[in-house]
Amino acid sequence: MKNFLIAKSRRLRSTPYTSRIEEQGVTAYTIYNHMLLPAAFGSIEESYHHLKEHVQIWDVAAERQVEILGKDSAKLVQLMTCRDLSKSKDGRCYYCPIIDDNAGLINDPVVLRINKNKWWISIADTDVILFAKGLAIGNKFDVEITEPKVDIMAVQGPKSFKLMEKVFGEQITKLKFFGFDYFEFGGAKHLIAQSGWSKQGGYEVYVQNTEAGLKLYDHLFEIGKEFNVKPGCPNLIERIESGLLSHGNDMDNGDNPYECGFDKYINIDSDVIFLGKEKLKTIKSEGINKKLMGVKFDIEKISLTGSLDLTDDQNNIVGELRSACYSPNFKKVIGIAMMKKSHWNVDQKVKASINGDICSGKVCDLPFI
Ligand code: THG
Repeated sequence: MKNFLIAKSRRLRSTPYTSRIEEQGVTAYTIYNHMLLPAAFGSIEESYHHLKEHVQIWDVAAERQVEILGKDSAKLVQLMTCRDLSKSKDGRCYYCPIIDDNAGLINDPVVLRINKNKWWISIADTDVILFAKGLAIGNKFDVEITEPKVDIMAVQGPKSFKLMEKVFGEQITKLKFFGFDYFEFGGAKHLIAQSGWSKQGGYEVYVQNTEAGLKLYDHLFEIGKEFNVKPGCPNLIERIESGLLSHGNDMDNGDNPYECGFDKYINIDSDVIFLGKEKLKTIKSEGINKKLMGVKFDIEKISLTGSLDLTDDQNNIVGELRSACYSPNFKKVIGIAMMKKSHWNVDQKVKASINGDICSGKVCDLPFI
């Protein structure tokens, strides 16, 4: 794939932060939920080091919400995920695989229980709203399903706690991981969770009042100078090292949650009703034949567009490399691969054609760190 421009149109949505990040030097976008998602501000490796040491503000408005409202909302949300939400609590987030009747992954969102009749499904890049509406119509559920105007701003990095304390006071540092509450700024209350798509710690501000949200955005940069605050975005290197999976890249509808290592989010033994439960029971008893694993190569450069076959010495395909980057931590290329059972063991050797050379790699556990 060559570098190219993407034509603008109404289908390709910008975010309330777009004009700001363009002034701040965004250099690449990806498209996610039909919306711009920044992918780079200059060097990804420099951003990676900065994210691990300081604090960044991210425009992750493309992580859209599917709001499920009404009497049957809990039933519908449960029907969509293999994770048992019967003991879920208001003010908590839950990482939930969404699967279809064949146990194929549809999405891997964060589900927010606002109250028992109001849920937000904070989605990865597939049209979950259509799936939810189809299920609600077919089951005659009493629910309202919408995409509300919510534009997440993430504050990520080790200094995010000090920065947010400076704005919201000590109270915000008491939020537990994956807990959320409401905090005032700029004349509006914002739902803020301790979460985010990095393992460096931080918060996600679910901005509903755009004007107040933009004031907060600007304020964070003004008062964040002492913490070396910079604009940023989900970082390819950091997320691979941390083993944060990307739906559409590392896994898709052809994979089931066991194959993705989601065992702890699968509750087939509880009595809740969800789609694909029988299929998951069959898969569990028969066992899986492929699994997501880490792979390391003793090389220093890779640029993946699409997936890359991993082979054995006889050139049989034994796996598929789905994401990869150069890791400054390991000083080699690391990646996430769907490995066939015969070759998924740790330390298994595999081969791949990278940058025109046949390279030798080794399978390892996820996460890398
Ligand atoms: N935040 C919000 N919405 C999102 C994402 C996000 N939607 C899209 C995408 N990211 C969904 N995917 C993930 C993947 C991993 C995590 C969150 C969203 C994550 N995982 C933790 C981990 O793996 O350690 C914790 C999971 C757990 O509860 O055990 O945070 O980032 N709003």
